[in-house]
Amino acid sequence: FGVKKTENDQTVESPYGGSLEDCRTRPEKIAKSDCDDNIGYFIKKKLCVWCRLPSGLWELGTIQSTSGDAALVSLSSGNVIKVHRVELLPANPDVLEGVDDLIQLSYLNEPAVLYNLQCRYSQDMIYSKAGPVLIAINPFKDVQIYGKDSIRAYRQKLTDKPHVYAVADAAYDEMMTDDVNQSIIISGESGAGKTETAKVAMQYLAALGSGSCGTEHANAILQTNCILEAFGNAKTSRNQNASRFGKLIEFHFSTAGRICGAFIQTCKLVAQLENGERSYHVFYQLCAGAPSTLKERLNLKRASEYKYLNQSDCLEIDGVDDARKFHILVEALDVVHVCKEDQEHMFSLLAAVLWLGNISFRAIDNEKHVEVLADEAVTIAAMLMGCSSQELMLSLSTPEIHGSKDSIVKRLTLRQAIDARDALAKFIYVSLFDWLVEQINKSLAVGKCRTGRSISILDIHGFESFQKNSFEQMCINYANERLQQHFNRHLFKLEQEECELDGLDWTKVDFQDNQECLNLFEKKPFGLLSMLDEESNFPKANDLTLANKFKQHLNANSCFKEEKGSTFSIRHHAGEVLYDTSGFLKKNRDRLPSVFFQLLSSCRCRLLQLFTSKELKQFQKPENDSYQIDALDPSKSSAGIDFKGQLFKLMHQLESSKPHFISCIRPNSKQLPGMYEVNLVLQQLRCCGVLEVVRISRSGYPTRMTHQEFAGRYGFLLLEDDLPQDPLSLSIAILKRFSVLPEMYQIGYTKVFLRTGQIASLEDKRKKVLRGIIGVQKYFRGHRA
Ligand code: AD9
Ligand code: MG
Repeated sequence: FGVKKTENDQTVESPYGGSLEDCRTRPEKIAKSDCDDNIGYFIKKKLCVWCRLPSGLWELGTIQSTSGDAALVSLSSGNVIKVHRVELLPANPDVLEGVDDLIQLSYLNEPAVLYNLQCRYSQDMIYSKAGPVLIAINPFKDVQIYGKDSIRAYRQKLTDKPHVYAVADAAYDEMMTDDVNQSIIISGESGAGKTETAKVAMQYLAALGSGSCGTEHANAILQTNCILEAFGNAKTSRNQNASRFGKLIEFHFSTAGRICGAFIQTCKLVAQLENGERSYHVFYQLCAGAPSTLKERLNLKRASEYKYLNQSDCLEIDGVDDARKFHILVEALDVVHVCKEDQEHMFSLLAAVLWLGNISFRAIDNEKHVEVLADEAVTIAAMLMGCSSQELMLSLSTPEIHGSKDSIVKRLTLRQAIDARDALAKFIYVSLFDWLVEQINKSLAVGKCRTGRSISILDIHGFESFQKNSFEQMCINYANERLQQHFNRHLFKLEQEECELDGLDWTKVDFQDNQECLNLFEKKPFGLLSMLDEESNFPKANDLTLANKFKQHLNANSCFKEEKGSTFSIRHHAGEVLYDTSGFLKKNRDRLPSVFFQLLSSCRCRLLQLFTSKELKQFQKPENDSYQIDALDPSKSSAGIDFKGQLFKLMHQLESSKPHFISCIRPNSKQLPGMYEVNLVLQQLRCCGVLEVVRISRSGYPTRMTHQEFAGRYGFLLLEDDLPQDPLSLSIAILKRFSVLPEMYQIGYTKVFLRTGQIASLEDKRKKVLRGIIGVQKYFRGHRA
């Protein structure tokens, strides 16, 4: 088996097609170098082309004639239009229509990829592949591709269609055979289907890993979804069940491959409510579904009576029964062994949060300061927290600040009092969420049969770019830069491995690392996060001084772009995003005023005491992880540092495992089935790194066929008598017979590797010969008749 080596000249460009990357970043260049040379060929052969219409959309057509730079194109709709040649791109041969894997396409241009996905989506084939990445397009309807039978089919390898089950199955097999931990990384924008996809993957792993001892664990793990969703999800304008936190769930397996436990890590970001959105589901579920005795004990009213809930005009979700969801939640809490007493504490604290929101203030001292209105809100909130209402009122309006020697009483302004009240409510809620995750983890604790083998599933916010981007978007996009780096590095390793395994020369394909962008965030002392913290600790700082500080120190980084006033831009891997520093400092400070530590630790509620002592301990006890060091000093604690710490923990887990990537795509902004908005899909393909996969493949050998497949499809074109019998030699004979240039292919041990465009010209020859054969058959049939 000789390996044919060609010159590894990466500058060799196919005369056909352009990659998606080309279309994005250098449209003129692609037009000149790739299309122009090509158009003549397409006219001569009467091949299909993609034509960009004035609307920006693409339509299939054939070129009728050209004159100068203009071409007359007959479109598939029946219209004939005159366009500039640069608006044309080659289309793929019919044989490649709706292929499972995008990198099988001969022409990896923008319309080809979009059309291929659309073609599959219209037939409910919501999953496709882009090399090692699974693309999942949200169907917004029940597609009948899940359940026991389907799980069995993937487990028994009866089907190789792209599916989340196939990804989970591959991860499971690799874990069992290679003894390496695996991870399934799910990304995509809000509403793209990440959480549902994660549940599908969990369902598969639970089915595989259950068995006599694993069944109970598997069931408990699945039940965690409804608990975490109740506490961590909310209705937004983009998604009725939007996750407001990132989640990594680790499934642990025994030597026999049975589930023996699980562990959940979260990465939180509390976003502000917009109109038409709801707060966390659990508040509405509690108000709607609590039995009357519980309602009485908690002095609970309807959701519409609470200011934290009624500021938005949306209190219910179409088709969702909050009361029923509450019962399901309680059942799930039972399954993960949260005892009834703790459940009662949890519900009391949820009610306390709601009542805290109803506390109001009255201006005193000529409107300068405030005092708390002594109404039912403060009385009930104090009762639920287990403190006296007097103490609560004082902490919220005239807190006593303890210095090293003496203490002073501070009088709060209305703004300060409202901020303090909200910070207290937020602390209670966030601590409750963390405590709940801890309880779940205790209950799912890995048993004695632990082998160290695990599969983790990551469901985290995708890249975000709105007209106005704030601190939350900056954190989310920072997390996505980290994931992108993980993705790039893995992808290139994979590509290299496949080539080397098949005996091919591997010349490093140039790839864009995003380290520069990560430096922009992480460098000390002049990185975005460090400078944000420094400014947050500086009492006189404001959002404008922060923006100026960024501009002063970050200009040397090529990913930073100066903008007017309080804004600046970051050149992310997925595109440029404009950020406004308004609110950055307040969101980053995110500290519970120290006066509340005293109040909370004296509360009778067991959970509140626990939360407070934990918070204090966190600052006192040094952690081993270097990225936690920042959090040692309470004055340095910030939302940015917390987020970075949580992200590093997740990344640490991911980096020690073999990754599998799933990119979820939101096909339309209306959350409707059967609707495919081309531009929306395109923009997401760019953001989630699918373009990068395609670009890498384009720079190498995108078409890969086993010698059997290749010889089977084109062998009959060879007319010689003494044809070689083995598929590899046949493959070489075919390539020689059709004078495919040596730099256009490589022969591996098992596969033929072809550069872009080659398969299309072979298909063309195949078609012609087949047409000839059919013509001859017709001729003879006609004669016989
Ligand atoms: V967010 O970042 O948490 O706001 P996700 O998690 O990406 O978002 P989610 O999984 O919640 O989106 O999906 C949104 C909605 O799309 C779901 O509530 C379903 O109604 C719908 N969906 C998503 N995936 C599927 C699917 N495979 N089959 C059917 C689906 N419906
Ligand atoms: Mg989600």
